[in-house]
Amino acid sequence: MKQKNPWFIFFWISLFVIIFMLMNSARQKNEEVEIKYSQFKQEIKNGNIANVTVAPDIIKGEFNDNGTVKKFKTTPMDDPNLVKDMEENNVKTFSGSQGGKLFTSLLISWGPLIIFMLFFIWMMRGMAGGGKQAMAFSKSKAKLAGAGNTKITFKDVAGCDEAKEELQEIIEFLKDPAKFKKLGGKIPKGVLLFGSPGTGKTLLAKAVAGEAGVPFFSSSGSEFVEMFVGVGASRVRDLFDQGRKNAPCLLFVDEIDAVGRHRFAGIGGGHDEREQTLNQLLVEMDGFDTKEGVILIAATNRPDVLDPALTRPGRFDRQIIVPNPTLKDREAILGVHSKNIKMENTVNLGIVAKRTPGFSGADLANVVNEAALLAARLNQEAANMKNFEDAIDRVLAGPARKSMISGKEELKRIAYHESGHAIVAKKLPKADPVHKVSIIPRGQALGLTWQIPEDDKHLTSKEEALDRITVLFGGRAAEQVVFDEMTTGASNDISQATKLATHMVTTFGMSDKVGPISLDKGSEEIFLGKDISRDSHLSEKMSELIDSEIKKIIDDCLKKAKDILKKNRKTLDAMVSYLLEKETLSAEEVDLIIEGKSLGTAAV
Ligand code: NHX
Ligand code: ZN
Repeated sequence: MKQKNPWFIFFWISLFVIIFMLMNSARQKNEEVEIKYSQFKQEIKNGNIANVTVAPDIIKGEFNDNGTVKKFKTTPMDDPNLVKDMEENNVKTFSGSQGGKLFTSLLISWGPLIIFMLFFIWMMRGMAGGGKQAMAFSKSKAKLAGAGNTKITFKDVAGCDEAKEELQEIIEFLKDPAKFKKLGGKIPKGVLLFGSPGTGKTLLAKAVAGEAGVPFFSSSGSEFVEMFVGVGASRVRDLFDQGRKNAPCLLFVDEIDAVGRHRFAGIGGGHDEREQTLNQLLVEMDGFDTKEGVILIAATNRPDVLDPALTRPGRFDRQIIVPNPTLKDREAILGVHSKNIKMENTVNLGIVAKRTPGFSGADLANVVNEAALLAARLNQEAANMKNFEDAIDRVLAGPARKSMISGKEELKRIAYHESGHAIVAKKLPKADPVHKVSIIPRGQALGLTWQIPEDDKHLTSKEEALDRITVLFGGRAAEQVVFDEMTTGASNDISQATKLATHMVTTFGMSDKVGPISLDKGSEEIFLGKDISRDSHLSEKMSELIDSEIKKIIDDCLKKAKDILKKNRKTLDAMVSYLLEKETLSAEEVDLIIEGKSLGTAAV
């Protein structure tokens, strides 16, 4: 184990220093003279020696040096006559000793105690850390963003119009709780915001407070899960106390799934502290009255793992989905973020939005920022369309790694792999259009083929799924068709294809033999705290059938990809030589190659 804290080392050092000093002082107290053994014997005979202690490796005693008594020491020799000599010469006292092993004996008698004490101190320190936290911060850490501080309003939140509409009622209430009190309508106590990471749940909650002009207290579910039982619960209490004191106000709990998971489940039971915290949360929610003017907004990206008690009426009875942005939303979000950067007039955010399906608000903010940084790096006056294109690639797959250079043979392999993807995608009717093919390493990948759907898609047909798997195998198929060899590089393709094929059979009911039965293994859910014995009803036969159906899909698709590439070998070779020359091929260039036209510059 790596001992991180300098304290531990400090203790060891001080221990050694103390022992060293002890031994030294014992020695220094009585200045000893070292004498030779022959002199020692001589002095015995002269009758100058007294008080001798004989240890295995040292002899100590006193000797009379012309009237002054001095301490001496000497190294013993094999001398059976020593005792006899001392007796005969009237040495006052003499004794044997185990001495010289002082250090060892000290360690034996005190060592365990010292080690125990060190361990104890170390433990205490660990506890003290937690304890300190437990004491000093048992108060809720909820950060206050006062009425003046949240200047964020719905104007700053692009997209998610439906969510905004739903939240409008809450804003009206927070603005004037008295009005609602008079009419006697029931206002929801809690609002749960569902949405993928980065879709702007926190921003939306802040904007509600901003619109209503009330204080905003934000905290996170993970803050309520602490080492000590009861701390989380007391923090929940504090959060609500704070809310009551500052009513009307808005309490925001991010990542509520950290506390709000299903109880009585998960590996090893996994409750106690978290369950207490959750119970406290439920109690507080039942206890407080909306009339006080406090509203709780919680956010999660895993609504399926929440304890049903949380979503019951009277608690988080309103659930609002914060979706991934649509094409129109994305353009609006890009507009918001690009206000603060310099862009050339040629930049068309509509096209950027089109090329970023599935991006979240945070991703889009990232794209704009990366584009600005790229422009700055290239000493441009303003960001242009190319910067945005590069920025999208960076956000999708990581930065290009021009320094990662492959040998000639490997480059050829990479080119064939990527061309394989591209050609299979072009030859399949339901595959997404190829946007770009590149053999420039980027992130973890040595080469990439980008496909971008024409419209935002929310449904996938069986044919589309099969074509997608076939395209994923285009890379591996090309390697096999051309080199009659495989490489490790296709691992990511294979894992994606396997996942999709598995889902087709077990989730989407797309296998005829299995039929439309939901057979999710639910492996994720074990960790997330659902019942472990969920798929125990699967018979062995069914398991086998599922496996064979998945395998059939995979085998068929790989074969299909190989067939396509064998049939289009000439196109494949042409694309590879262009790719090796240009490193990146655009959608238009890919089209030309597929049509068998030359790209002009290249010699085929
Ligand atoms: C390696 N990388 O790990 C090297 C550096 C077959 C031409 N020894 O399929 O680069 O082998 O179509 C996300 C995205 C792992 C996660 C890509 C994790 C790739 C990528 C392995 C091309 N393009 N494979 C591809 C590739 C590799 C890998 C990933 C990932 C290669 C292939 C990576
Ligand atoms: Zn691939």
